[in-house]
Amino acid sequence: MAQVHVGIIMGSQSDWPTMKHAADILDALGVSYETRIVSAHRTPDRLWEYGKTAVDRGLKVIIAGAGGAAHLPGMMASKTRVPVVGVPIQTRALSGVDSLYSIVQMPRGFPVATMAIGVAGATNAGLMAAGILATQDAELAVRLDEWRADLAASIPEEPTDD
Ligand code: RP5
Repeated sequence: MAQVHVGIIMGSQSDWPTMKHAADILDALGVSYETRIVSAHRTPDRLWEYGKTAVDRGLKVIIAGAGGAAHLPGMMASKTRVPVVGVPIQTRALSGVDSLYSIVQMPRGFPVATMAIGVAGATNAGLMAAGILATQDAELAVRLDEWRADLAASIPEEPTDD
């Protein structure tokens, strides 16, 4: 089995419909990944263990999605030097602005590459992870370039009424 370089983690099962979009883009690009529910508040020991072992397990990027008091991406970044890409989950109460603010404003020294709120952010997190891996993987780089070219080609030059 291929070495897994990307970890997709999320604070709750309820985050999966959003985080699945990160997984979908990695599937499309032929990048293997693992998925885990890791909550900063409900399963802090699981968070610690995941972060402590991430480097030794060969992870190159961690995509972390959380909503509300979204401490998972930042806490993971504090525990491992593996780059963390944060996805703010869109929440019902505050539309995900709460998640965004909880993730984006990290203190100096512990960065989280914070994406947009919701599905666009999850998709872009997958693309960001692929882009990072593509710096060391020429075949993936070709697939990513093709994916980008296909997207560009799918955009019509003129708008239509329907
Ligand atoms: C966060 O609380 C999770 O990331 C999720 O977005 C939010 C709500 O979780 P549930 O109550 O739906 O499990 O930790």
